[in-house]
Amino acid sequence: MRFDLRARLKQDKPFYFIWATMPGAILAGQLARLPYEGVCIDMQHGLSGFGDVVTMVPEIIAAGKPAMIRVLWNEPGLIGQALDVGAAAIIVPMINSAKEAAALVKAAKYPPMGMRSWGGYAAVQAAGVVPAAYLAEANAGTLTFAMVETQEALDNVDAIAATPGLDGLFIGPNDLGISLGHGLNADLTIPNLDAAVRKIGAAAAKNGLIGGAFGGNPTNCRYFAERGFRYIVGVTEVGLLAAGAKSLIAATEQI
Ligand code: 3PY
Ligand code: MG
Repeated sequence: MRFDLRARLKQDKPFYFIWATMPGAILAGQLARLPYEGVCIDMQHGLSGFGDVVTMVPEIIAAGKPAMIRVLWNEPGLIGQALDVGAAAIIVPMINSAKEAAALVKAAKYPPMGMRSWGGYAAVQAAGVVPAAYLAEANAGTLTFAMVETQEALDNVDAIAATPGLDGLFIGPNDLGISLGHGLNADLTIPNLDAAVRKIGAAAAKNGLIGGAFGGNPTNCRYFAERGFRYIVGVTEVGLLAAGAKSLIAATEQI
């Protein structure tokens, strides 16, 4: 693998990455050159389809950063496609049970661990290795994250975290906040939301999994980092544009 994401995530310091909601290879390449450590393309709520990610992932990799994909759903064909285009990690939404987590792993890993089907030509090229080498290293080299973002997932989080072959848990604070009755952009320090976050972090730690979360802004990034999470969305590209405009206008008005 060109970028060893697993090795990077073993370091005890937050890995902040950009969340790309908009399609475009040029945009993806530009985002990958910013001082964040990677780019995740959102195929669930973002606007990129398969034809987009095919051209975006190589641009991110060419910039020396890992490309990651949040897939549309826990569906084997979608997971296989995301890995086949060269994603170093997949984030799978709405995993509510150990059974669903096991299905995720089965789709993402080659036998004997799973049932991923061979054909990752772009992934082979992205990894810069020959096909046999990619086959040998793909199970260890590509990471699987199960999104824990509902009350049901929270109830089952210990069983989800114990799923063999799963690499990490990933919190979606919006869906989790909605599911727990607090609506959008909930304050993560609300006691039962904070307790949920801590429970998810503890389940990840107990099972040797990477703790991941959608931060999106400095307050929430810091909140998750302080609770031991290390794989954190720093910002979306839309958030970057808004923050950049705000700070430039403020600076211009001071001149
Ligand atoms: C959530 O907050 O629910 C997410 O899925 C992150 O985009
Ligand atoms: Mg969500």
